[in-house]
Amino acid sequence: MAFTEKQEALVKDSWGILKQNIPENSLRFFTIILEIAPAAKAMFSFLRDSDEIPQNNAKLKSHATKVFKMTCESALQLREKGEVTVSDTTLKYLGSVHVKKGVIDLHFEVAKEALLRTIKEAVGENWSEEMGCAWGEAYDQLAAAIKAEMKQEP
Ligand code: HEM
Ligand code: ISQ
Repeated sequence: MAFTEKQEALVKDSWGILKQNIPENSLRFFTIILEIAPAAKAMFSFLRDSDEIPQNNAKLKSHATKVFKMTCESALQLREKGEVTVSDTTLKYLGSVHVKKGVIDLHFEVAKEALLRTIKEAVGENWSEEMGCAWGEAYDQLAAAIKAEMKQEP
């Protein structure tokens, strides 16, 4: 099904709310990933030197923000041209980072669930099923591009 202007607006508007509190929302996103998949902890360098999730870690914030932003960008592309394209260099880089860290397909489901829950909590009463579906679709297409690249890795 085509991605509509309405869906794009739902993603954009909720990102507008989400980005007003990057520290809290990125931490929440990461925390939910680890709640669902505690074993994923070992993959992240920010946790290397601590037992607890660092409350104010620049790398955690910037990486989480990139995931949000790239998903928004995907929504825009889906509406504009019906598909998600990521620049070759970015895709190659992200493919290799995730392969190296040991990320598998199942983890992408975990991150999706965490992303959707983070948005749901952040937007509160503005949440709708439709909003969740729009984010979910944009995320799925982005994840598919990264997963495909990961399978190309030698
Ligand atoms: C690193 C994006 C899915 C685990 C990163 C980075 C970005 C990113 C931008 C930072 C790369 C850098 O600058 O060094 C994404 C996007 C995803 C995705 C857009 C899905 C659409 C996942 C999943 C997992 C995961 C599903 C596993 C649960 C990691 C790990 C790192 C990383 C372990 C390295 C962090 C570190 O220690 O520096 N990801 N990611 N990612 N990602 Fe993802
Ligand atoms: C990297 N990749 C996917 C999700 C993330 C969430 C928080 C911090 C880093 C991440």
